[in-house]
Amino acid sequence: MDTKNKGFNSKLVHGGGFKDPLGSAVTPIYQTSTFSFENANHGAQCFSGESDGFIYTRLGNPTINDLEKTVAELEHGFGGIATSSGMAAVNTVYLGILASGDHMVGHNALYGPSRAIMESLYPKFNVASAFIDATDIENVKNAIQPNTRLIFLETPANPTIGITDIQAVSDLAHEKGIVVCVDNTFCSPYLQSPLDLGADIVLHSMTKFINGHADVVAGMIVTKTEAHYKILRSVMMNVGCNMDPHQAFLTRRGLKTLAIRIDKAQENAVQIAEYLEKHPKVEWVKYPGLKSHPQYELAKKQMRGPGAMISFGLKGGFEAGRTMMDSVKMALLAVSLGGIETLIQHPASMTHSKISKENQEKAGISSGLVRLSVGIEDLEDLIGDIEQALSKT
Ligand code: LCS
Repeated sequence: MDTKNKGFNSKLVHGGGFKDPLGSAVTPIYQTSTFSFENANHGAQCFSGESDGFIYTRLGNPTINDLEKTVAELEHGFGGIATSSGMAAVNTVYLGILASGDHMVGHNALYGPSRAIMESLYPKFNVASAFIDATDIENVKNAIQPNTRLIFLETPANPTIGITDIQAVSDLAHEKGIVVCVDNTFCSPYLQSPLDLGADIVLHSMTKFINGHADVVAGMIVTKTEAHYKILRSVMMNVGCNMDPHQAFLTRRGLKTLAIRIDKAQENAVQIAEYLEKHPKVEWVKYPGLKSHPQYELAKKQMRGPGAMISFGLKGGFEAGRTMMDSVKMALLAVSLGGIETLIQHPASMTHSKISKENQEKAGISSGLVRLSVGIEDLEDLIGDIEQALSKT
């Protein structure tokens, strides 16, 4: 059905517009590498673009296409490009937008590999970068060079939960012809619409909230314009970082419950953040729903809810953090985030360990920082688990 003027949940359930000729209630898994043409003329038309028929799964597939259309609609963009992982989406943007001699400005607390790959691999292609605290627009202004071509943001950022003003950065960038890409993984399209706030490209690790069940690794890019869509789709197809149909099927299934999952996880997170803030063993808590968050007002303006990611520091520092992680019973000690199960991890020794200690500190990733991805379990059980683990620190 056409979901254009329908509500968010209706788009989650019915989006994509796929109509199965046999009446299947869900989009089937087209587990095929290639598609046969009706005749030579049809084959030629598929290649020339006169027909939108499918050719080869690396280039496009109905199961994947359904997911791409749904997420593009949710993000209010021109089109979606599904990728094998979130990192494949990040690298597709880097490869598609940047050329030799260009410069990128990134937020300093991006997901570790999004920054590390830019600093370690891209200099080989003569692409330079500067990573700054983009939560202060003055830092963004000062970091822009005559050859800056891309500003890459993550908001809220992983793992500091710092919030960047997407509209302000986009206005500044567009005066200078710079492309803005926002990694919207922590919010999902349910809580934040970067393209409406001025960004040109939005991307996701769909491994997280969009799939939401910790059983898929997947990525997605949505562009505002057809021009960017064509460039990035061509990179994805030719690099070969395409999604596979089974991955797309699972992700599309998980996506249907995005809003109700986030509502429940967020409800838990609000209570847990308030509980942690009052706890004598906790030094600080960073959560967009707390008035103590430095960008609390911006979060209220830019996001439709504070989400389910909390970072906090323990008074006992590094050792207390480790003790807490060894002591939790319900929360899983695991990286990743955005699933229905609560996860806890220690970024300095795990997700962000490839970033130098000096850069970790500059980005606010202190050695005692603990990151909590709140799930949908019962609140009393989660607080009980955190309480008993904190008592050991
Ligand atoms: N962007 C963000 C904000 C992420 O958190 C991650 C993964 C990625 C991109 C990359 O996505 P992937 O290739 O894994 O699908 N974040 C992880 C994390 O915080 N713990 O483990 C993975």
